[in-house]
Amino acid sequence: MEKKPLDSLISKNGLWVSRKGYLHEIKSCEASLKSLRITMSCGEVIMVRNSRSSRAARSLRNHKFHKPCKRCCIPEEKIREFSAQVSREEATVVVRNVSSSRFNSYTSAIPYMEVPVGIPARQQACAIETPAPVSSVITAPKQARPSVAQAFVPDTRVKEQKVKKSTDHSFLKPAKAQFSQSQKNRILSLLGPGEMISFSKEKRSFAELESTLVAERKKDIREMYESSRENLLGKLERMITGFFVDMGFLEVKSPILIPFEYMERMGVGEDEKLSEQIFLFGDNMCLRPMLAPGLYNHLRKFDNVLPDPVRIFEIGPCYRKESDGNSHLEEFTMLNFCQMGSNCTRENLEYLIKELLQFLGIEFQIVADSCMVYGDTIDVMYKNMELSSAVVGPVPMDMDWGINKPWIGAGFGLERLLKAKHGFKNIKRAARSESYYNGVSINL
Ligand code: ATP
Ligand code: 9VF
Ligand code: MG
Repeated sequence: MEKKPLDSLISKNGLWVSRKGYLHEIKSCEASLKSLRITMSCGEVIMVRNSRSSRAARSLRNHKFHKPCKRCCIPEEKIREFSAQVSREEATVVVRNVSSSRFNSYTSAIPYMEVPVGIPARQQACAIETPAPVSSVITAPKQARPSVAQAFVPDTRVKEQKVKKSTDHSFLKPAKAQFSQSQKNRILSLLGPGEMISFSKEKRSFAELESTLVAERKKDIREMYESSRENLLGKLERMITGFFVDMGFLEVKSPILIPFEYMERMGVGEDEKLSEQIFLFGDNMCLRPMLAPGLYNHLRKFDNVLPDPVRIFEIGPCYRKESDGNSHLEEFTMLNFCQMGSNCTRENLEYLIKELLQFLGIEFQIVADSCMVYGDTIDVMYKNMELSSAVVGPVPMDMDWGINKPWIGAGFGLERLLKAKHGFKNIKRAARSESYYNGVSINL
């Protein structure tokens, strides 16, 4: 069944479920080509894409929310009606728990991922690697056509069988290969980046298919060894570094192992769920889940050293406990650039984001969002995936870091940039990994 887009879900209920799970009443909604500008009864205004499969669309379709927004003053009756509606999607089974919250979004206020009951095993495999834009599709090899002479030879075998068992027509269908779930997973991992396969149409046996794909992947890796020999993640870091150095930003490398107190000062310590995502180390240290604390310290120290505006950036590993599929890693690489002092406008921030993504050849959309650390954010999206959260400061927290000037900044995940650029179905292909090299399986 085709899913309804956000605008029709909204006009049905007149309600909105925020990232944090608050149920809002919609006062007005303006639609442009692809996006919606929604004003809530409480005064909050948001811009969203008119998507069918976004988090918001899912929440509205499933009638799931955490609690009603008090300031919206939604009539009890309306809330009861919304809660009582049961959608088709509600007839689902929970297959996986997703971590409860994220640093910079409220997405996980709806902490589950669902697969409809009775979903065919073939589609369930997509939960491991969901289909991405298809750059090439593997299809079953074409059957050799019968010669003219063969075509006119009566097929007595078929007739005989028909007489014997008139109700069983299965022999008329072409032979299909059957794959177990682990075989499917193995085949999916061996596909080239961006390739897809239809298991239901596949006629080759597992062994045949596996050995074909293994040979192709060995060829891919050998070609990389012959040609560029550069690691995609390393190369992207070098490209982005060159870009920001040329734009007048100073390259910074701050510690990865940081005091947990920094996280408390970033406001994360107070939020139990967010602090659960942090890898603690010893009594009072942790692996950094974001670059901001180090950058705050550098901004403060450079403020009376460098000319106005101060422009710095860092690219490096970050760590978060995650359990959420195709776009989350526990070990990932963040770029955070920021400027402090003059010209810290939203226009300038969007200009820098646009220049960077044009330089990298990645299309994007900008949407409004909010997060618990910074409040309002400007999120940069590639389809349904967040590439970056960006902020126009100042924010109240600046005082705790000794900062008292306007700033702008944005944090990008490098593996997400690679996933978007190369059409990887799973971010694991772009990660620091012992299973993939440049998106190609190395379990050969
Ligand atoms: P999401 O809501 O998608 O989990 P987030 O809003 O929590 O992301 P931010 O704190 O805004 O993430 O971090 C800045 C950027 O870092 C994100 O836009 C994303 O590109 C990247 N990022 C964050 N968490 C992860 C992760 N677990 N794996 C890979 N990249 C990540
Ligand atoms: C926006 C990304 C507070 C002046 C040192 C820089 C930003 C991007 C946030 C991610 C993170 N913030 N959640 O701040 O650029 O790393 O905090 Si600063
Ligand atoms: Mg974010």
